[in-house]
Amino acid sequence: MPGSAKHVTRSLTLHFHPLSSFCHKVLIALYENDTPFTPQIVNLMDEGERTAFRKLWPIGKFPVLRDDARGKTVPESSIVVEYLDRHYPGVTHFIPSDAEAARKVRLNDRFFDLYIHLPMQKIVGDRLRPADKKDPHGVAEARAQIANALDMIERGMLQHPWAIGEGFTLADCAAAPSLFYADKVMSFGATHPNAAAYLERLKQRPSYARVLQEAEPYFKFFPQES
Ligand SMILES: N[C@@H](CCC(=O)N[C@@H](CS)C(=O)NCC(=O)O)C(=O)O
Repeated sequence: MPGSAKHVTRSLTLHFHPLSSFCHKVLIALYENDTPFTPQIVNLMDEGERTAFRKLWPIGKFPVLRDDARGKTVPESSIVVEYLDRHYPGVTHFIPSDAEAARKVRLNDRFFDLYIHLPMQKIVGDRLRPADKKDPHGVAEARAQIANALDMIERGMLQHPWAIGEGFTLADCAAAPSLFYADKVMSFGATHPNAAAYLERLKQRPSYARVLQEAEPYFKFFPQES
């Protein structure tokens, strides 16, 4: 199970789903530092669970971290990783203390979330729409946006093993699920070898390998193109 502990207190609860790409981002951060937490899988298809979850965070999107020790409910994946970095630090630092390096990390986090992750969600979300409510124009725009972002990576955006250098950061937590699922909806191994090699490094990283292993039983529920 996720969240096996090495420390004593377990004040953190992660509300998430193993298939959810934005949840992967936070799970990577938790596993990087072996941070103890209680995993709370939320089934949004279940009305009772959905209602309870919306009491926690009315926007209704996971991941959401609850920290009972500090009396905080923390939504939004990037903010959760920043919160963990500040209050539950470990060997992997997700936001560098150097301001310029921190700016690069946050920029890359935005890059992967906004220009790969969200368009990927658009493509997957369209697969769930009723046949008469599809949005082919929006999907084409999303594909173009992902292709543009992959081109930027290919042109040398990634000069190092990890997003901004030798150290694994929040930017890599953001990159892993966005590239993993983007590759599922528009396979880019043949067209973008640098991006594909980076994705391979991310998949080999023990924290993300563990997230993917735990998601494996759920992949059959990933919507396929009809
Ligand atoms: N900006 C949010 C996005 C979270 C998000 O989109 N979560 C998706 C799962 S990957 C979700 O909860 N979808 C359920 C829904 O929209 O009903 C974050 O970074 O945490």
